Amino acid sequence: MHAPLQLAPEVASALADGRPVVALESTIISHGLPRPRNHAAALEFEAILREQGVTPATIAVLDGVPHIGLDEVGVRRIAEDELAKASVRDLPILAARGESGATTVAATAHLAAMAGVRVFATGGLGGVHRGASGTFDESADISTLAVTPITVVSAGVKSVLDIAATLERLESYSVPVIGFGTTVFPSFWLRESAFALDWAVENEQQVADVMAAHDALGHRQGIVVANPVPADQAWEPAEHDRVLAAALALAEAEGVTGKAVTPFLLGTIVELSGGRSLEVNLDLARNNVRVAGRIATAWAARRAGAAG
Ligand code: PSU
Ligand code: MN
Repeated sequence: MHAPLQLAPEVASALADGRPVVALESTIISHGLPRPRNHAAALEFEAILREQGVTPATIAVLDGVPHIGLDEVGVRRIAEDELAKASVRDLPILAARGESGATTVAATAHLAAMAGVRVFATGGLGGVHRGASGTFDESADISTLAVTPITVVSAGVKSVLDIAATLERLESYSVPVIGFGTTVFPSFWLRESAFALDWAVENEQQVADVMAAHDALGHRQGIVVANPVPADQAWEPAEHDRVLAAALALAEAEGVTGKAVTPFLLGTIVELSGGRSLEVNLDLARNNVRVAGRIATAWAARRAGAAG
């Protein structure tokens, strides 16, 4: 068996000193974004955090060891190697066999929480797939957030999913969903979906307040912060609807199922949109990283205040 967790030195010292840390996932890099843009994106997400004085902790399993924070070689590996897509259930298998994997939102959240990282930025959460009443295809991102104390900043869930069912499942699992400057749940490439949110916050201090109250009440779930892509960067809705319908039809025609569904749809949508969806995906992810950095900073300041 390999060591349970390997913290990068800068992550270990930031956590020990109570300085802000933000977790970043590796599946979005290995399976969600095309090469070579994925490598540039991984470096850029880390750079955005560093500019805010926040330590990035990109998470992946390398040769059986879950890494919390990667060095330059590690970041290159998640972008260039053929890594397995690893969710929570895959972690013990990779660890026992000394194999590598790119961690999904679920696996990243699990490992980050184990390491004591409280804030995590991604693009979009996984959720309940369309047709799930027949296929039972619901991402482990949802069930993991039910039992994992971490605040995840995402642009909602992709419109390829059944958004209503995803929100219902988050409710069943008692996972709070908070709009960041919005009362409408965003749908990844678009600022809005058809679904209203019960709760909105205006700033990162208010998110830190909810995190503190969540802890004080003994809650062990995650918190979803839904952060819509800025209006001038969102995808044109008509074009979005056309490409989405075509991609869903193609997935159905090709009989794509299981863990291949999300990467297939994302790749097809990039192709059918002539790359437009990719630009929006990158913009919304950058934006989520920035907001997560602000939340982690507010959280660290709050804890320092409470301790001092
Ligand atoms: N959303 C994106 N890009 C991604 C993913 C989600 O915009 O690459 C990835 C995340 O890693 C998420 C995973 O955890 O897809 C969900 O996959 P599944 O539906 O198979 O659980
Ligand atoms: Mn699935």
